[in-house]
Amino acid sequence: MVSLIVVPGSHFKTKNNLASDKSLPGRTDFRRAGYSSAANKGKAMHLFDYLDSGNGFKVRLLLAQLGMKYQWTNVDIDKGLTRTPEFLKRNPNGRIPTLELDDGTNLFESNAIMWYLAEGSRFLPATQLGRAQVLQWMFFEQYSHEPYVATPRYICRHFPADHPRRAELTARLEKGHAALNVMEGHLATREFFVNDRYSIADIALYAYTHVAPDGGLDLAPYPHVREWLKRVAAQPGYIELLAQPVSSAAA
Ligand SMILES: N[C@@H](CCC(=O)N[C@@H](CS)C(=O)NCC(=O)O)C(=O)O
Repeated sequence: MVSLIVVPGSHFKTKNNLASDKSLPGRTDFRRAGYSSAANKGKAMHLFDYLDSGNGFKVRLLLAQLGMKYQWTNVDIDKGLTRTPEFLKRNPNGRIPTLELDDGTNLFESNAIMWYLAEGSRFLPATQLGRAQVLQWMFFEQYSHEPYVATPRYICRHFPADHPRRAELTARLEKGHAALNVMEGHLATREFFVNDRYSIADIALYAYTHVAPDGGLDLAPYPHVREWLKRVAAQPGYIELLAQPVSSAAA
């Protein structure tokens, strides 16, 4: 494991630095909304993650765009380090990302973590319907997209060509194309998934879609998806999936 302290504004090489954009509401709104703040005061939050994980990237990207301070630990999933008795106390499901909040609570499931962090910020709509539609796309991502877009990528990157898990690829990729078709249809008339504004629904779906070719999913038939990917990557504070957090201290 590698532990790092991640400091906003200096922790990633970003195309645009949100921390310097004073016009964007972020944590200020969070505090004004009266939620117990997990950010930037007292003990820093601690993200247990794996650098190549799209699920972890969702949280890293949102934290960067919120300009929030956190500690970061890389947990080697290939060595089974999310399944140790110690880690299972954090997340009984044995997976990253898991975020330890400043009061010691451990929160797992990438989309639940994003929902928590985005509360009261510009990354979540204020209306009842808008919030439900964000959830709609995040549930779609977990049930109809992630197993068929993310898992093929994992199989291709982590298992040798003769590994039995390669046999799953054909069926998974077929469903991956079905998910991309749904996204293509929705994005044909929209800039972003909900209310034409960038939100955590876009982050949830972007995380594995932008690296879908790594798992054998060709994005050429999906021009609207490809244009949307460019719009997401142009958002202030954007970071790359494999951008290694730069430490101010290493444990
Ligand atoms: N639904 C979960 C999925 C988390 C997940 O599958 N994490 C993988 C890495 S992307 C993991 O920790 N795998 C290690 C293991 O299963 O032992 C989420 O969205 O956070």
